[in-house]
Amino acid sequence: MTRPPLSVITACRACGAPDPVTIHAFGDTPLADRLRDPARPETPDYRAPLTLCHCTACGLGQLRETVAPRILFGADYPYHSSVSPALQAHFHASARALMDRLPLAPGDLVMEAASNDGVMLAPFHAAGHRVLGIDPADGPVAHARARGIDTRHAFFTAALAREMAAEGLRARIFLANNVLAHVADVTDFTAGIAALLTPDGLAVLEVPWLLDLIDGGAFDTIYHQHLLYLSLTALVPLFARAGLVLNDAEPLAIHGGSLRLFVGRQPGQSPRLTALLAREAARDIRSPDLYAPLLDRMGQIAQDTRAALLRLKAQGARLAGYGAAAKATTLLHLLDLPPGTLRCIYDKSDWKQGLAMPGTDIPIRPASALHADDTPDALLLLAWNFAPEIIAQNAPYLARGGRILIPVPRLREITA
Ligand code: DWN
Repeated sequence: MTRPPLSVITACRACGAPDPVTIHAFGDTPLADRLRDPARPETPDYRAPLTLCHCTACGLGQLRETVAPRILFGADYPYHSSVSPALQAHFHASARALMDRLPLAPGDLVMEAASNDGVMLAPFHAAGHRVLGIDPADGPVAHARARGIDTRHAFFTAALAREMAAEGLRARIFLANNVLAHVADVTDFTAGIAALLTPDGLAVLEVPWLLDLIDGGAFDTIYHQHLLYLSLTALVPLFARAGLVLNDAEPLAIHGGSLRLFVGRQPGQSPRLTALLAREAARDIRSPDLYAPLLDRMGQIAQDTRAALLRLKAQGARLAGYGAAAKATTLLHLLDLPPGTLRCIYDKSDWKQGLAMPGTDIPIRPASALHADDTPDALLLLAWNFAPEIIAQNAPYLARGGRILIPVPRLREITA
Protein backbone atom coordinates (compact mmCIF):
# COMPACT_ATOMS: atom_id res chain seq x y z
CA MET A 1 0.00 0.00 0.00
CA THR A 2 1.40 3.42 -0.98
CA ARG A 3 0.43 6.48 1.00
CA PRO A 4 0.11 9.80 -0.89
CA PRO A 5 1.43 13.12 0.39
CA LEU A 6 -1.07 14.28 3.01
CA SER A 7 -1.46 16.50 6.05
CA VAL A 8 -3.63 16.26 9.18
CA ILE A 9 -5.64 19.10 10.72
CA THR A 10 -5.66 19.92 14.44
CA ALA A 11 -8.23 22.73 14.17
CA CYS A 12 -11.51 23.31 12.35
CA ARG A 13 -10.97 24.08 8.66
CA ALA A 14 -13.43 26.99 8.83
CA CYS A 15 -13.55 28.58 12.30
CA GLY A 16 -10.21 27.42 13.71
CA ALA A 17 -11.65 25.88 16.89
CA PRO A 18 -9.29 23.19 18.21
CA ASP A 19 -9.70 19.43 17.86
CA PRO A 20 -12.77 18.60 15.81
CA VAL A 21 -14.41 15.46 17.25
CA THR A 22 -13.81 12.18 15.41
CA ILE A 23 -17.09 10.75 14.08
CA HIS A 24 -15.93 7.74 12.07
CA ALA A 25 -12.58 6.38 10.92
CA PHE A 26 -12.99 4.45 7.64
CA GLY A 27 -9.36 3.33 7.78
CA ASP A 28 -7.03 3.51 4.80
CA THR A 29 -9.18 3.74 1.68
CA PRO A 30 -8.36 4.10 -2.04
CA LEU A 31 -8.51 7.58 -3.59
CA ALA A 32 -11.76 8.09 -5.51
CA ASP A 33 -11.42 8.96 -9.20
CA ARG A 34 -7.76 7.87 -9.37
CA LEU A 35 -8.71 5.22 -11.88
CA ARG A 36 -6.23 2.48 -12.67
CA ASP A 37 -4.74 2.24 -16.17
CA PRO A 38 -3.90 -1.40 -17.00
CA ALA A 39 -1.25 -0.06 -19.38
CA ARG A 40 0.49 1.73 -16.49
CA PRO A 41 0.54 -0.76 -13.60
CA GLU A 42 3.43 1.14 -12.04
CA THR A 43 1.16 4.08 -11.16
CA PRO A 44 0.79 4.05 -7.36
CA ASP A 45 -2.57 2.74 -6.14
CA TYR A 46 -2.68 5.08 -3.15
CA ARG A 47 -4.52 4.49 0.06
CA ALA A 48 -4.98 7.19 2.68
CA PRO A 49 -6.72 7.41 6.05
CA LEU A 50 -10.30 8.64 5.72
CA THR A 51 -11.50 10.13 9.00
CA LEU A 52 -14.73 12.07 9.33
CA CYS A 53 -14.80 14.58 12.17
CA HIS A 54 -17.03 17.45 13.31
CA CYS A 55 -16.48 20.90 14.74
CA THR A 56 -18.72 21.38 17.79
CA ALA A 57 -18.06 25.11 17.71
CA CYS A 58 -19.37 25.97 14.22
CA GLY A 59 -21.14 22.79 13.11
CA LEU A 60 -18.90 21.91 10.17
CA GLY A 61 -18.28 18.30 9.18
CA GLN A 62 -14.80 17.72 7.76
CA LEU A 63 -12.03 15.20 7.09
CA ARG A 64 -9.05 15.07 9.39
CA GLU A 65 -6.66 14.27 6.52
CA THR A 66 -5.91 16.44 3.49
CA VAL A 67 -4.53 14.48 0.54
CA ALA A 68 -2.47 16.78 -1.69
CA PRO A 69 -4.93 18.38 -4.20
CA ARG A 70 -2.49 17.79 -7.10
CA ILE A 71 -2.90 14.05 -6.39
CA LEU A 72 -6.72 14.21 -6.33
CA PHE A 73 -7.34 16.68 -9.16
CA GLY A 74 -4.38 16.15 -11.41
CA ALA A 75 -3.76 15.40 -15.05
CA ASP A 76 -5.87 12.22 -15.08
CA TYR A 77 -8.90 13.55 -13.20
CA PRO A 78 -11.69 11.75 -15.09
CA TYR A 79 -14.86 13.56 -14.04
CA HIS A 80 -16.71 15.44 -16.81
CA SER A 81 -19.99 17.06 -15.79
CA SER A 82 -21.52 16.82 -19.25
CA VAL A 83 -21.63 13.02 -19.24
CA SER A 84 -24.96 13.17 -17.47
CA PRO A 85 -27.78 14.73 -19.49
CA ALA A 86 -29.71 15.24 -16.25
CA LEU A 87 -26.81 17.17 -14.70
CA GLN A 88 -26.32 19.17 -17.89
CA ALA A 89 -30.04 20.05 -17.92
CA HIS A 90 -29.81 21.02 -14.25
CA PHE A 91 -26.94 23.45 -14.83
CA HIS A 92 -28.48 24.90 -17.98
CA ALA A 93 -31.77 25.56 -16.15
CA SER A 94 -29.82 27.21 -13.34
CA ALA A 95 -27.99 29.45 -15.83
CA ARG A 96 -31.25 30.51 -17.48
CA ALA A 97 -32.84 31.23 -14.08
CA LEU A 98 -29.84 33.38 -13.14
CA MET A 99 -30.02 35.34 -16.41
CA ASP A 100 -33.69 35.99 -15.66
CA ARG A 101 -33.00 36.94 -12.03
CA LEU A 102 -30.02 39.18 -12.77
CA PRO A 103 -30.12 40.70 -16.26
CA LEU A 104 -26.52 41.04 -17.37
CA ALA A 105 -25.34 44.24 -19.02
CA PRO A 106 -22.99 44.09 -22.03
CA GLY A 107 -19.48 43.55 -20.70
CA ASP A 108 -20.63 41.95 -17.45
CA LEU A 109 -18.40 38.96 -16.70
CA VAL A 110 -19.61 35.54 -15.50
CA MET A 111 -16.85 33.58 -13.79
CA GLU A 112 -16.84 30.02 -12.47
CA ALA A 113 -14.40 28.29 -10.14
CA ALA A 114 -14.07 24.56 -10.87
CA SER A 115 -15.76 25.11 -14.21
CA ASN A 116 -14.93 21.53 -15.32
CA ASP A 117 -15.88 21.12 -19.01
CA GLY A 118 -17.73 24.44 -19.16
CA VAL A 119 -21.21 22.93 -18.88
CA MET A 120 -22.50 25.72 -16.62
CA LEU A 121 -20.88 28.62 -18.48
CA ALA A 122 -22.03 27.41 -21.90
CA PRO A 123 -25.55 28.96 -21.73
CA PHE A 124 -24.10 32.34 -20.67
CA HIS A 125 -21.60 32.09 -23.54
CA ALA A 126 -24.35 31.13 -25.99
CA ALA A 127 -26.34 34.19 -24.86
CA GLY A 128 -23.39 36.38 -25.82
CA HIS A 129 -22.10 37.15 -22.33
CA ARG A 130 -18.44 37.28 -21.28
CA VAL A 131 -17.46 34.08 -19.44
CA LEU A 132 -14.29 32.86 -17.77
CA GLY A 133 -13.79 29.43 -16.23
CA ILE A 134 -11.09 28.32 -13.78
CA ASP A 135 -10.25 24.65 -13.33
CA PRO A 136 -7.12 22.59 -12.48
CA ALA A 137 -7.94 19.37 -14.33
CA ASP A 138 -6.35 18.88 -17.75
CA GLY A 139 -9.10 16.88 -19.45
CA PRO A 140 -12.12 19.00 -18.49
CA VAL A 141 -10.20 22.23 -19.29
CA ALA A 142 -9.34 20.95 -22.78
CA HIS A 143 -12.99 19.97 -23.25
CA ALA A 144 -14.20 23.44 -22.13
CA ARG A 145 -11.76 25.27 -24.39
CA ALA A 146 -12.76 23.06 -27.34
CA ARG A 147 -16.34 24.29 -26.87
CA GLY A 148 -15.19 27.91 -26.82
CA ILE A 149 -15.26 28.52 -23.08
CA ASP A 150 -12.29 30.66 -22.05
CA THR A 151 -10.73 28.82 -19.11
CA ARG A 152 -7.75 29.41 -16.82
CA HIS A 153 -5.97 26.11 -16.08
CA ALA A 154 -5.44 26.55 -12.34
CA PHE A 155 -6.76 25.93 -8.87
CA PHE A 156 -8.92 28.83 -7.69
CA THR A 157 -7.16 30.65 -4.83
CA ALA A 158 -7.25 34.10 -3.29
CA ALA A 159 -3.83 34.80 -4.82
CA LEU A 160 -5.11 33.96 -8.30
CA ALA A 161 -8.23 36.04 -7.65
CA ARG A 162 -6.15 39.06 -6.67
CA GLU A 163 -4.02 38.64 -9.82
CA MET A 164 -7.17 38.50 -11.97
CA ALA A 165 -8.69 41.52 -10.18
CA ALA A 166 -5.45 43.40 -10.87
CA GLU A 167 -5.96 42.54 -14.56
CA GLY A 168 -9.34 44.30 -14.27
CA LEU A 169 -11.41 41.13 -14.14
CA ARG A 170 -14.41 41.38 -11.78
CA ALA A 171 -17.37 39.02 -11.67
CA ARG A 172 -20.98 40.24 -11.85
CA ILE A 173 -21.90 36.59 -11.33
CA PHE A 174 -19.45 34.19 -9.67
CA LEU A 175 -20.30 30.48 -9.83
CA ALA A 176 -18.84 27.57 -7.87
CA ASN A 177 -20.73 24.29 -8.11
CA ASN A 178 -19.64 21.23 -6.11
CA VAL A 179 -16.26 22.69 -5.28
CA LEU A 180 -16.53 24.44 -1.89
CA ALA A 181 -16.58 21.05 -0.15
CA HIS A 182 -13.37 20.09 -1.98
CA VAL A 183 -11.28 23.02 -0.78
CA ALA A 184 -8.51 22.58 1.81
CA ASP A 185 -8.36 26.29 2.70
CA VAL A 186 -11.98 27.43 2.55
CA THR A 187 -11.16 30.81 4.12
CA ASP A 188 -8.79 31.46 1.23
CA PHE A 189 -11.45 30.37 -1.28
CA THR A 190 -14.10 32.75 0.09
CA ALA A 191 -11.53 35.56 0.18
CA GLY A 192 -10.96 34.88 -3.50
CA ILE A 193 -14.67 35.29 -4.23
CA ALA A 194 -14.69 38.57 -2.30
CA ALA A 195 -11.70 39.81 -4.32
CA LEU A 196 -13.48 39.24 -7.65
CA LEU A 197 -17.17 39.98 -6.98
CA THR A 198 -18.36 43.40 -8.17
CA PRO A 199 -20.02 45.61 -5.52
CA ASP A 200 -23.46 44.53 -6.76
CA GLY A 201 -22.29 41.06 -7.80
CA LEU A 202 -23.95 37.73 -6.96
CA ALA A 203 -22.07 34.55 -6.07
CA VAL A 204 -24.03 31.31 -6.56
CA LEU A 205 -22.59 28.09 -5.16
CA GLU A 206 -24.10 24.58 -5.23
CA VAL A 207 -22.98 22.40 -2.33
CA PRO A 208 -24.06 19.07 -0.79
CA TRP A 209 -26.02 19.66 2.44
CA LEU A 210 -24.92 17.82 5.56
CA LEU A 211 -28.51 17.12 6.68
CA ASP A 212 -29.36 15.54 3.32
CA LEU A 213 -26.25 13.38 3.55
CA ILE A 214 -27.29 12.15 6.98
CA ASP A 215 -31.01 11.73 6.29
CA GLY A 216 -30.36 10.15 2.86
CA GLY A 217 -27.78 7.68 4.17
CA ALA A 218 -25.29 8.99 1.59
CA PHE A 219 -22.23 7.78 3.51
CA ASP A 220 -20.52 6.87 0.22
CA THR A 221 -20.18 10.59 -0.59
CA ILE A 222 -17.56 10.66 2.17
CA TYR A 223 -14.25 10.38 0.35
CA HIS A 224 -10.93 12.23 0.17
CA GLN A 225 -12.05 14.83 -2.41
CA HIS A 226 -14.81 15.95 -0.04
CA LEU A 227 -12.95 17.69 2.76
CA LEU A 228 -16.02 19.55 4.09
CA TYR A 229 -19.57 18.40 4.97
CA LEU A 230 -21.43 21.64 4.91
CA SER A 231 -24.03 23.03 7.29
CA LEU A 232 -25.58 26.48 6.80
CA THR A 233 -24.78 27.16 10.45
CA ALA A 234 -21.08 26.95 9.58
CA LEU A 235 -21.46 28.74 6.23
CA VAL A 236 -23.06 31.95 7.52
CA PRO A 237 -20.00 32.97 9.62
CA LEU A 238 -17.61 31.57 7.01
CA PHE A 239 -18.87 34.01 4.36
CA ALA A 240 -19.15 36.81 6.93
CA ARG A 241 -15.42 36.44 7.72
CA ALA A 242 -14.78 37.15 4.02
CA GLY A 243 -16.95 40.28 4.10
CA LEU A 244 -19.75 38.49 2.24
CA VAL A 245 -23.34 37.69 3.22
CA LEU A 246 -25.10 34.37 2.76
CA ASN A 247 -28.48 35.81 1.75
CA ASP A 248 -30.44 32.76 0.61
CA ALA A 249 -30.28 28.98 0.15
CA GLU A 250 -32.41 26.89 -2.21
CA PRO A 251 -32.78 23.14 -1.51
CA LEU A 252 -32.01 20.96 -4.56
CA ALA A 253 -32.44 17.21 -5.19
CA ILE A 254 -29.27 16.87 -7.31
CA HIS A 255 -26.42 14.65 -6.10
CA GLY A 256 -28.50 13.18 -3.31
CA GLY A 257 -29.47 16.55 -1.86
CA SER A 258 -27.75 19.91 -2.26
CA LEU A 259 -28.21 23.60 -1.57
CA ARG A 260 -27.88 26.47 -4.03
CA LEU A 261 -26.33 29.32 -2.01
CA PHE A 262 -26.84 32.97 -2.96
CA VAL A 263 -24.07 35.20 -1.61
CA GLY A 264 -23.55 38.94 -2.00
CA ARG A 265 -22.36 42.05 -0.23
CA GLN A 266 -25.76 43.35 0.87
CA PRO A 267 -27.24 42.38 4.28
CA GLY A 268 -30.36 40.27 4.47
CA GLN A 269 -31.46 36.69 5.08
CA SER A 270 -34.34 35.11 3.18
CA PRO A 271 -37.15 33.44 5.15
CA ARG A 272 -36.19 30.18 3.42
CA LEU A 273 -32.63 30.40 4.76
CA THR A 274 -33.88 31.29 8.23
CA ALA A 275 -36.13 28.21 8.16
CA LEU A 276 -33.28 25.94 7.03
CA LEU A 277 -31.05 27.29 9.83
CA ALA A 278 -33.88 26.54 12.27
CA ARG A 279 -34.01 22.95 10.98
CA GLU A 280 -30.29 22.61 11.64
CA ALA A 281 -30.69 24.06 15.14
CA ALA A 282 -33.53 21.61 15.82
CA ARG A 283 -31.15 18.77 14.88
CA ASP A 284 -28.47 20.15 17.22
CA ILE A 285 -26.15 20.61 14.24
CA ARG A 286 -23.09 21.22 16.42
CA SER A 287 -23.40 17.89 18.23
CA PRO A 288 -21.46 14.81 17.12
CA ASP A 289 -24.62 12.80 17.90
CA LEU A 290 -26.02 14.29 14.70
CA TYR A 291 -24.32 11.47 12.76
CA ALA A 292 -25.75 8.53 14.74
CA PRO A 293 -28.48 7.73 12.17
CA LEU A 294 -25.94 7.91 9.34
CA LEU A 295 -23.56 5.47 10.99
CA ASP A 296 -26.44 3.07 11.70
CA ARG A 297 -27.69 3.34 8.13
CA MET A 298 -24.16 2.85 6.75
CA GLY A 299 -23.76 -0.45 8.61
CA GLN A 300 -27.21 -1.62 7.53
CA ILE A 301 -26.72 -0.76 3.84
CA ALA A 302 -23.29 -2.39 3.71
CA GLN A 303 -24.57 -5.53 5.43
CA ASP A 304 -27.73 -5.83 3.31
CA THR A 305 -25.98 -5.10 0.03
CA ARG A 306 -23.06 -7.45 0.65
CA ALA A 307 -25.44 -10.24 1.69
CA ALA A 308 -27.64 -9.74 -1.38
CA LEU A 309 -24.68 -9.81 -3.77
CA LEU A 310 -23.06 -12.86 -2.18
CA ARG A 311 -26.39 -14.67 -2.17
CA LEU A 312 -26.88 -13.97 -5.87
CA LYS A 313 -23.29 -15.01 -6.57
CA ALA A 314 -23.80 -18.28 -4.69
CA GLN A 315 -26.80 -18.94 -6.90
CA GLY A 316 -24.56 -18.60 -9.95
CA ALA A 317 -25.69 -15.12 -10.95
CA ARG A 318 -23.41 -12.93 -13.09
CA LEU A 319 -22.99 -9.55 -11.33
CA ALA A 320 -21.70 -6.15 -12.41
CA GLY A 321 -21.82 -2.53 -11.29
CA TYR A 322 -23.22 0.53 -13.08
CA GLY A 323 -21.62 3.99 -12.72
CA ALA A 324 -17.87 4.27 -12.00
CA ALA A 325 -18.64 7.13 -9.65
CA ALA A 326 -16.22 8.65 -7.16
CA LYS A 327 -18.63 7.62 -4.40
CA ALA A 328 -18.38 4.01 -5.58
CA THR A 329 -14.88 3.84 -4.07
CA THR A 330 -16.17 4.30 -0.53
CA LEU A 331 -19.10 1.91 -1.00
CA LEU A 332 -16.93 -0.82 -2.55
CA HIS A 333 -14.39 -0.35 0.25
CA LEU A 334 -17.10 -0.93 2.85
CA LEU A 335 -18.62 -3.88 0.97
CA ASP A 336 -15.21 -5.57 0.84
CA LEU A 337 -16.48 -8.02 -1.76
CA PRO A 338 -14.43 -11.09 -2.72
CA PRO A 339 -12.46 -10.33 -5.93
CA GLY A 340 -14.50 -11.14 -9.01
CA THR A 341 -17.89 -10.63 -7.35
CA LEU A 342 -18.54 -7.74 -9.75
CA ARG A 343 -17.20 -8.70 -13.19
CA CYS A 344 -16.99 -5.09 -14.32
CA ILE A 345 -18.61 -1.67 -13.90
CA TYR A 346 -20.48 -0.15 -16.83
CA ASP A 347 -20.14 3.58 -17.41
CA LYS A 348 -21.09 6.09 -20.14
CA SER A 349 -18.04 8.26 -19.65
CA ASP A 350 -15.47 7.97 -22.45
CA TRP A 351 -12.84 9.16 -19.99
CA LYS A 352 -13.36 6.17 -17.67
CA GLN A 353 -13.93 3.25 -20.05
CA GLY A 354 -10.98 0.88 -20.34
CA LEU A 355 -9.67 1.91 -16.93
CA ALA A 356 -10.33 0.20 -13.59
CA MET A 357 -11.54 1.21 -10.13
CA PRO A 358 -9.00 2.25 -7.50
CA GLY A 359 -8.39 -0.34 -4.81
CA THR A 360 -10.46 -3.13 -6.38
CA ASP A 361 -9.18 -2.99 -10.00
CA ILE A 362 -12.72 -3.77 -11.22
CA PRO A 363 -12.59 -3.01 -14.98
CA ILE A 364 -14.79 -0.21 -16.35
CA ARG A 365 -16.62 -1.06 -19.56
CA PRO A 366 -18.73 1.08 -21.92
CA ALA A 367 -22.37 1.27 -20.88
CA SER A 368 -23.20 0.28 -24.46
CA ALA A 369 -21.50 -3.10 -23.88
CA LEU A 370 -24.17 -4.01 -21.33
CA HIS A 371 -26.44 -4.94 -24.19
CA ALA A 372 -23.77 -6.91 -26.04
CA ASP A 373 -21.90 -8.76 -23.27
CA ASP A 374 -23.34 -11.94 -21.90
CA THR A 375 -25.71 -9.84 -19.90
CA PRO A 376 -25.20 -9.77 -16.14
CA ASP A 377 -28.14 -11.05 -14.16
CA ALA A 378 -27.97 -8.10 -11.74
CA LEU A 379 -26.38 -4.66 -11.63
CA LEU A 380 -25.35 -2.79 -8.48
CA LEU A 381 -26.22 0.87 -9.18
CA LEU A 382 -23.22 2.78 -7.83
CA ALA A 383 -24.44 6.10 -9.32
CA TRP A 384 -27.69 5.85 -7.34
CA ASN A 385 -28.15 9.64 -7.45
CA PHE A 386 -29.03 9.30 -11.14
CA ALA A 387 -31.30 6.26 -10.68
CA PRO A 388 -34.31 7.54 -12.70
CA GLU A 389 -32.14 8.47 -15.69
CA ILE A 390 -30.07 5.28 -15.60
CA ILE A 391 -33.08 2.99 -15.08
CA ALA A 392 -34.86 4.63 -18.02
CA GLN A 393 -31.78 4.14 -20.22
CA ASN A 394 -31.61 0.47 -19.28
CA ALA A 395 -35.28 -0.42 -19.71
CA PRO A 396 -34.32 -3.00 -22.38
CA TYR A 397 -31.97 -4.67 -19.89
CA LEU A 398 -34.77 -4.86 -17.34
CA ALA A 399 -37.21 -6.06 -20.00
CA ARG A 400 -34.86 -9.00 -20.68
CA GLY A 401 -35.12 -9.97 -17.02
CA GLY A 402 -32.25 -7.91 -15.67
CA ARG A 403 -32.26 -6.71 -12.07
CA ILE A 404 -30.90 -3.43 -10.68
CA LEU A 405 -29.91 -3.18 -7.01
CA ILE A 406 -29.96 0.35 -5.62
CA PRO A 407 -28.03 0.53 -2.31
CA VAL A 408 -28.76 4.10 -1.14
CA PRO A 409 -30.80 5.42 0.70
CA ARG A 410 -31.65 1.77 1.47
CA LEU A 411 -31.17 -1.42 -0.52
CA ARG A 412 -33.95 -2.07 -3.00
CA GLU A 413 -34.27 -4.04 -6.23
CA ILE A 414 -35.73 -2.85 -9.52
CA THR A 415 -37.05 -5.33 -12.08
CA ALA A 416 -39.24 -4.93 -15.17
O1 DWN B 1 -18.36 16.14 -5.93
C1 DWN B 1 -18.29 15.52 -6.98
C2 DWN B 1 -19.53 15.11 -7.71
C3 DWN B 1 -20.38 16.33 -7.91
O2 DWN B 1 -19.21 14.54 -8.95
C4 DWN B 1 -16.97 15.18 -7.54
N1 DWN B 1 -16.07 14.99 -6.41
C5 DWN B 1 -16.91 13.96 -8.40
C6 DWN B 1 -18.23 13.52 -8.89
O3 DWN B 1 -18.70 12.53 -8.02
P1 DWN B 1 -19.32 11.19 -8.65
O4 DWN B 1 -18.34 10.60 -9.64
O5 DWN B 1 -19.79 10.31 -7.54
O6 DWN B 1 -20.52 11.82 -9.45
P2 DWN B 1 -21.61 11.20 -10.35
O7 DWN B 1 -21.97 12.27 -11.32
O8 DWN B 1 -22.68 10.67 -9.49
O9 DWN B 1 -20.94 10.00 -11.16
C7 DWN B 1 -21.80 9.33 -12.02
C8 DWN B 1 -21.03 8.30 -12.79
O10 DWN B 1 -21.99 7.53 -13.49
C9 DWN B 1 -20.12 8.96 -13.82
O11 DWN B 1 -18.95 8.18 -13.97
C10 DWN B 1 -20.95 8.89 -15.09
C11 DWN B 1 -21.77 7.65 -14.90
N2 DWN B 1 -23.09 7.72 -15.56
C12 DWN B 1 -23.41 6.73 -16.48
O12 DWN B 1 -22.61 5.83 -16.77
N3 DWN B 1 -24.62 6.78 -17.08
C13 DWN B 1 -23.96 8.72 -15.22
C14 DWN B 1 -25.19 8.76 -15.83
C15 DWN B 1 -26.18 9.84 -15.48
C16 DWN B 1 -25.53 7.77 -16.81
O13 DWN B 1 -26.62 7.78 -17.40
